[in-house]
Amino acid sequence: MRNVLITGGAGFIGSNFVRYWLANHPGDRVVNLDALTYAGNLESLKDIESNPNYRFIHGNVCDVDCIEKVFEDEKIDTVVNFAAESHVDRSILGPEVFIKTNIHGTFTLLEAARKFWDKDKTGCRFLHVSTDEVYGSLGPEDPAFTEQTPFAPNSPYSASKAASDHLARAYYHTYDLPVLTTNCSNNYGPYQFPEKLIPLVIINALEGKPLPIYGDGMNIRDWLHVEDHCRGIDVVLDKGCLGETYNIGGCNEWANIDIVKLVCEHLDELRPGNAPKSNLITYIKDRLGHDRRYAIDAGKMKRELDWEPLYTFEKGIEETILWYLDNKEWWARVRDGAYRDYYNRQYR
Ligand code: NAD
Ligand code: TDX
Repeated sequence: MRNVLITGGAGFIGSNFVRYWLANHPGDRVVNLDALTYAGNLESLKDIESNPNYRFIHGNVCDVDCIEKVFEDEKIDTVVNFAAESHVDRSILGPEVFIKTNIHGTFTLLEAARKFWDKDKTGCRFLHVSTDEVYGSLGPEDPAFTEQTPFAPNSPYSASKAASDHLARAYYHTYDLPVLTTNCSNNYGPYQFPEKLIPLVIINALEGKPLPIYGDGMNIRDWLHVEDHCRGIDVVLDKGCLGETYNIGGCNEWANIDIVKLVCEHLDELRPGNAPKSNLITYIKDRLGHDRRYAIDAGKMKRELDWEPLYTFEKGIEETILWYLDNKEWWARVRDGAYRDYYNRQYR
């Protein structure tokens, strides 16, 4: 039985991971520590809040006293660190909180693990969740990012994630802390905050609002279903080599404009209207420093850990669109701040 600390477990990937972990490791205890920023939402975990193996703690990864208390009281032996500011556009508008949470927060967690884990650290694991964006931008003919690709982050977000990856690596080399790092491509699936491309486009299309395309729409991302990411993290925790990094990706590159058109086609079928949804596509000013292309070579995950995505993109995107159609209450509350008002009343 493990005592697993999942930070950022009320966010998009974190909430999917909490659910995944409780279903697949029913003997473990899960502690979800989340600061409940605009991106954190306990509604995403409503179905598991009464699970006796689950506990939520409202806390900040930068708060040393809080983190040390959690390590001590909960006898944490496994950390999966999702907590982060995650949106590139927000990092361009206001980088400071990205530096605090992504760098200082990771540092605080690593320090707590160093302090509380026994010298031999038997059975302990610290898995740091990161992104392909640390590797920078690819040209159209460049090979996909491997674990050997040098870091070249271009946004305040990716720079802060790269810094946290370096800290995780350093704690393995310097202190022998049992650290593993994963660098994953763009995730999609249920419970993603509607500031990110796919949910934003689904919801705007349903509401007849413009579908904003940055620049020429030809920037490329590699998309992976969130459940495949969760499974990837699980196998890295289980079988990964300490101190190493693992690239997790879908081998599924799409230009943004093509994703948006695909979503429009699905919605035209599911919710037919007077005009095709693609009429709402609106080209707008490009994102500053917009990375042109990301692509992940997940060969190491396949060769060494026998992991590969199970979702086809066709199935994953259709299920995701249906999920947003069926869960309007979730996204309406997340968007208009009603959830946070409720939370403040309920838990103040
Ligand atoms: P998200 O923004 O949906 O969720 C982040 C969660 O962290 C939220 O619940 C938020 O409340 C919490 N949080 C923020 N600051 C905190 C703090 N100081 N203390 C405690 N909790 C805090 O993000 P996501 O998309 O789920 O991403 C999760 C992790 O995965 C991040 O580390 C991100 O860099 C990484 N990642 C994301 C993607 C992607 O496509 N979304 C891809 C690769 C890697
Ligand atoms: O309105 C939009 N219009 C648009 O053209 C938005 C929100 C995005 N885009 C473009 C920018 C990107 O090229 O779509 C692409 C995807 O954008 P995001 O959903 O913001 O994701 P991205 O910037 O690629 O970063 C995501 O994947 C890697 C996550 O937000 C990160 O947390 C993760 O590390």
